[in-house]
Amino acid sequence: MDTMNDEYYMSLALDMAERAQGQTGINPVVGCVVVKDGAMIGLGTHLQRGTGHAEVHALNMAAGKARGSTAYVTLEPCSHYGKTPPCSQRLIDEGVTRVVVACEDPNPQVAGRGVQMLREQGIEVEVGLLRGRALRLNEKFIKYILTKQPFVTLKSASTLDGRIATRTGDSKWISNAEARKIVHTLRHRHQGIMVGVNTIIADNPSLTTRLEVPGLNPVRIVIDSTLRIPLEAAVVSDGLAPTVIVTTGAADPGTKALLQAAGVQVVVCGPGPRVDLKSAMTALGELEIGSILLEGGGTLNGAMLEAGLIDRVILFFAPKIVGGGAGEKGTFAFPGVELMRDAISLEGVEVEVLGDNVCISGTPVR
Ligand code: AOF
Ligand code: ZN
Repeated sequence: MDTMNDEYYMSLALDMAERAQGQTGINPVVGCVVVKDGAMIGLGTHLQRGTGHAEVHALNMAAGKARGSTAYVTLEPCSHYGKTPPCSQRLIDEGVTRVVVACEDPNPQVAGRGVQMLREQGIEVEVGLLRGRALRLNEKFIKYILTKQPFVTLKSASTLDGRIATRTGDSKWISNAEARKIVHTLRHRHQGIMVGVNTIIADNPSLTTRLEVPGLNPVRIVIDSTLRIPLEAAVVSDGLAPTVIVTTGAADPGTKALLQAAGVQVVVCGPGPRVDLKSAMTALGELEIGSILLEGGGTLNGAMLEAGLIDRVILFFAPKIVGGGAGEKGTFAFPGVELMRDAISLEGVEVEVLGDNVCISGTPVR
């Protein structure tokens, strides 16, 4: 049994925030627990952008009885008027006397001011309890609020010889059911899902989220330098989620107009011949897409990795070997490094065994 202490309540607040991943858009996920005289009197989670913050929900539940209480919050309470008024002021007004915070809010509009406001009113504030877990939980929010660029997670399922299809292009299925379920949870937890046009032409995927319970569909993003995408492609015609096609000035204006008439948003990034991926990330950030799940294929994966645009790599490996030409159908197609010391390596590696599949994830560094 857990021992009751500060960590006991903070981990509950983090658990609640964790369950809201994927539904707050560019906002963070935040949990709050209010404790008084040995009992919890309020629980709150920020559920959707534009609606109440975690502290507000928890204090509303406490219904005016929070005087003298301790509030556990997974992110520094805000100090600014955004879509909602400042939480720090609300904590002060309610007479909370101690606030335990897991991590600072890097939002330049907050960045320490929330904690400062509380301390100026004589409230005891402690920052840093379970900080590592809290930072990891909001890694997408943190990147986007500081850079206005989306956080990109690359997901790939490959054979043991690193291939994402056989030499004929067959790819159903490589990974096991357990791994494929995780992928759909990952889709729910990202605002966008990105593929290259070759993947659309080869597989005609719908790129939607399919779980045992309904999930959210990410915006479908297709990188297509010359607008080769067929108008009949599922992502153009099925209406299941918005679709953005990123192309170049080299694309045919007539095709662009047809795609726009079909309801697709077309964004031009660079003169061609290839999409300028760095400016694509900026353009997608401007559309308030704060997180992207990159599902390849190999050419786009390789180009994104080489350009340093990937924040997390999640690779599923299945115990299969399919062979093929050297480097053909590989997870990452790019010219490659000369020396092993120049390899792109992963930091903070985590390994998870899923039946007979293995998941290896980490942060790529050069
Ligand atoms: C908190 N508690 O539950 C959340 C916070 O547009 P708004 O009003 O929703 O403000 C969004 C910003 O507020 C967001 O960028 C982040 O800095 C903070 N989010 N703060 O005290 C919460 N969701
Ligand atoms: Zn707030």
